[in-house]
Amino acid sequence: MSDGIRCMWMRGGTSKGGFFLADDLPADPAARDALLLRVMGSPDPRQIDGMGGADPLTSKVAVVAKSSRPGVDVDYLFLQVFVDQAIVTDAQNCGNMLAGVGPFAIERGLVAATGDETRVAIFMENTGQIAVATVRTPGGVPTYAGEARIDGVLGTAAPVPLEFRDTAGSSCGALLPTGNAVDEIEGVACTLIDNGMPCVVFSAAEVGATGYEDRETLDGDSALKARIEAIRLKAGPLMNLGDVTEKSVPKMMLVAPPGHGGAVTVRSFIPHRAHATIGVLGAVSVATACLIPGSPAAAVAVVPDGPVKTVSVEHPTGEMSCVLTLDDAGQVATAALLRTARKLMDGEVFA
Ligand code: NQM
Repeated sequence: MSDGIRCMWMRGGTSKGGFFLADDLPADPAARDALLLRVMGSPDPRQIDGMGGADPLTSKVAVVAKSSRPGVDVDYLFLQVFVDQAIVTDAQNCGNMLAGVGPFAIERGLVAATGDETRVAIFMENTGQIAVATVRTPGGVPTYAGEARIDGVLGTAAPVPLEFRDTAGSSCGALLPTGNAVDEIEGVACTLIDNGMPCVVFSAAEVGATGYEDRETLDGDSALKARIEAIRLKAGPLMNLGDVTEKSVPKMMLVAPPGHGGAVTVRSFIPHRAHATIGVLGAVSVATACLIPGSPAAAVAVVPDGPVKTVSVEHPTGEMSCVLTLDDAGQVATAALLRTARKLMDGEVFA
């Protein structure tokens, strides 16, 4: 008899990880987390004894179950498995891995395809909101081949549009948890914001960066990283996140004027390594910060007019366009983004 655990390895957006049915994992969170550390090969900077790719962006897990909530197809729990620490955290969501949840749910028979396209309503357990993913399902099966291109991924794939609503205050209780557009922390003007992902947004120049560095340069700058971590540890409690020493939130967002015709340039720390691109809900949160008068992001951003705004967030390897729809009060009501996903492996993983 096999002691393997059924799982699918998928790329979701610019991240990659294991997709499991909740029923295939231990129900006890401590036993589940111990198993996932073994699966990924953590804690080890190389994750040599596991499936993880020695990068937080490839050490991710999606746990999916059929939902009993009205109007919802599946429940999705995201787990970040730390690479070099024995930590598995559900304290954040992940909009990139989310792109794989719809196809996975259809592949596993949790959702029936409805024609050439299937809309999958996904309850995001980490933060308690619903996202809708549209999956291409010609002949009733997900297809991964297509013409959509996202920066940070080679080639093209089938588009997986994602729609979010009511993400404000997802983890912090309010869009601006301190009630302020700007708080000064360690002498740096910061916007503490949560529109789906808790983020600290500040000018790259204020911490001695340009905002146009590549990932390797940022990751190699230990003085910069120490400065950013000092800000983060103070921001956490102010954002109702408590002690964030062992949490992967808030994300740290260094902003600068756009360099390639977009709305804003961002270099993000997630939180201890620089992101190769930018997180999905991280981008939504920064794009929202660009609309807040007096904020460091608004000071550098070039934002289009009108109630539906395509905010192009430039990152180290391209850009991510967030389509924000404003309500009558001028608040962001919905956000839509394009991602792609790919099935890489389906089988059993051994712990
Ligand atoms: O912000 C990385 C990613 C993410 C999260 C991170 C994400 C999001 O790119 O919604 O997608 O910020 O840890 O997968």
